[in-house]
Amino acid sequence: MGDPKDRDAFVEWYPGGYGVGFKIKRLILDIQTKFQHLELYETVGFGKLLVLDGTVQLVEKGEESYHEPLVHPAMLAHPDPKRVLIIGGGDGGALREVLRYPVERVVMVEIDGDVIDVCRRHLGIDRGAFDDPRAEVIVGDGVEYLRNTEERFDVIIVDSTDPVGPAKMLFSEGFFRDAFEKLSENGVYVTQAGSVYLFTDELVDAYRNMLGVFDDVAYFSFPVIGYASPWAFLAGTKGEVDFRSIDLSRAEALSADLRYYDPRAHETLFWMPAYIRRELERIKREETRD
Ligand code: AG3
Repeated sequence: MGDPKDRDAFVEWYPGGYGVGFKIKRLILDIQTKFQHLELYETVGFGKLLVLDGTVQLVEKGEESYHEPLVHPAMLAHPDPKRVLIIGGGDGGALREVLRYPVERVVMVEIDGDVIDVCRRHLGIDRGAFDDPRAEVIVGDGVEYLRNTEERFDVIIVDSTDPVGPAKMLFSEGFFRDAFEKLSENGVYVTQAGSVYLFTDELVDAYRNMLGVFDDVAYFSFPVIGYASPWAFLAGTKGEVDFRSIDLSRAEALSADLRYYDPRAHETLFWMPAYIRRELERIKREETRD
């Protein structure tokens, strides 16, 4: 929520009164969609800012600092991803990054069609991805889609709002089970998992739930422009895929275009503050004992 005393800025307040904000030039759009409150601003230094239910989704100048670590480690950990599913991601940033690979088909299921329309009209960060013949964009409930689809996917990417509120479901054990089932024999599932410092409990819970389902689970973090960083991500694998080692030869072809995620420094992704790493490791020992 913007502070009324501070009308020339938009500030997102996290638990404990930790704020992340941008100076703004003007409000472009303020609408209530069927699902959420959507605001779009022109900022002073970071291009346009998209806000959903008071939480920063992206700024134009810097959104790659989220979309690159969300997409590339998973796409490079899988030996040959051909079919990809994205849940959420209405702005098209994740879809754009996936389409850099020689994939056959990418399905994106976004619940809020208004987010897609607003992003297409005002943002364009998809850079043509929505019109790519390999992409199928579905406006619908990702939870239901995943439960009912007969397809299998090499990579499943969840680009949702936070593990609190309406998207909580996407971090439940039941949902992870559906996702695991719909992965190909060798597959990778990756999700954003909230602020490392400010949503630690949600991160730990999601990690525990994933450990109960996937063959292996990796946690990682990245500094994201516009979010309370570091930001957490979780990756679950099925079969032979090892999320810790990526194919550097395929990465070389992309490296010049990547601004934030550095495939040569892949192992730095796995940094966590010591006390949180200890907590995650403790959970892992507990979960793998029984
Ligand atoms: N991903 C949104 C991540 C959640 C940000 N959370 C926050 N600011 N509290 C969707 C937008 C990027 N495609």
